Amino acid sequence: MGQPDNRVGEAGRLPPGQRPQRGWPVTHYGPVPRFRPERWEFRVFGATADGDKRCWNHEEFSALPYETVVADLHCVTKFSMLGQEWGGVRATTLLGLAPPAPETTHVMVWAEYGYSANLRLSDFDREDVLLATHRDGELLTAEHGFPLRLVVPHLYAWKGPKWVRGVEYMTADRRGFWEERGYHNVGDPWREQRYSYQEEPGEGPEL
Ligand SMILES: Nc1nc2c(c(=O)[nH]1)N[C@H]1C(S)=C(S)[C@@H](COP(=O)(O)O)O[C@H]1N2
Ligand SMILES: [Mo]
Repeated sequence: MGQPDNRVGEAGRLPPGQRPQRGWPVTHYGPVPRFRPERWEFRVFGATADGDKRCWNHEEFSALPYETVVADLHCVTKFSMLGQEWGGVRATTLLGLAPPAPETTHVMVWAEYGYSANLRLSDFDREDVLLATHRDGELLTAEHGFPLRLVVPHLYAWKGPKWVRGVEYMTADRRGFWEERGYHNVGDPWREQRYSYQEEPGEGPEL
């Protein structure tokens, strides 16, 4: 038996216009932030059910229930990485620990240096959405988002910030970093929702 092949069946697994990528490139805007454990905290704020913010320091966050998800990563620049195993805390776990108010429709996921990505609550509140600390059983490396990144397997990868620091519950939609800069507000790779000019009425706030 040779190496297990994560790319088995890749034809049917690749969204339109994507090609498979070997290895794991690093793709992001700006510098890699330095991790300062004593200053790091993860915050949930905005429209929480009780109006209070929630905050975890690194030790507390590391003690949350750990789960794994196998997922494909689709970069809008047209490469896809198939079959990565991520480990971390499910978004559904977080939503249980810090419930949103019933009016919450969207979330903004915030990362270091003000990077952000907006998601419909229904795109965040899924079993396969993970606040990942690990890949293939090992801690993430700095350039891949250590200590925490979001993985949203069913959307383009810009919707998954690296170096995540918090989640804001929102009662109306607002565009994140790339969504303000010409990328699609929803970002479904299976529908090739790459650019904001493709948005149908109702798919995003006015530009
Ligand atoms: N904070 C931050 N997260 C980010 C980005 C970024 O520019 N800043 N780029 C996104 C994009 S476009 C992609 S394709 C993935 C790439 O993840 P990787 O570098 O681990 O492959 O990170 C996403 N997360
Ligand atoms: Mo990307």
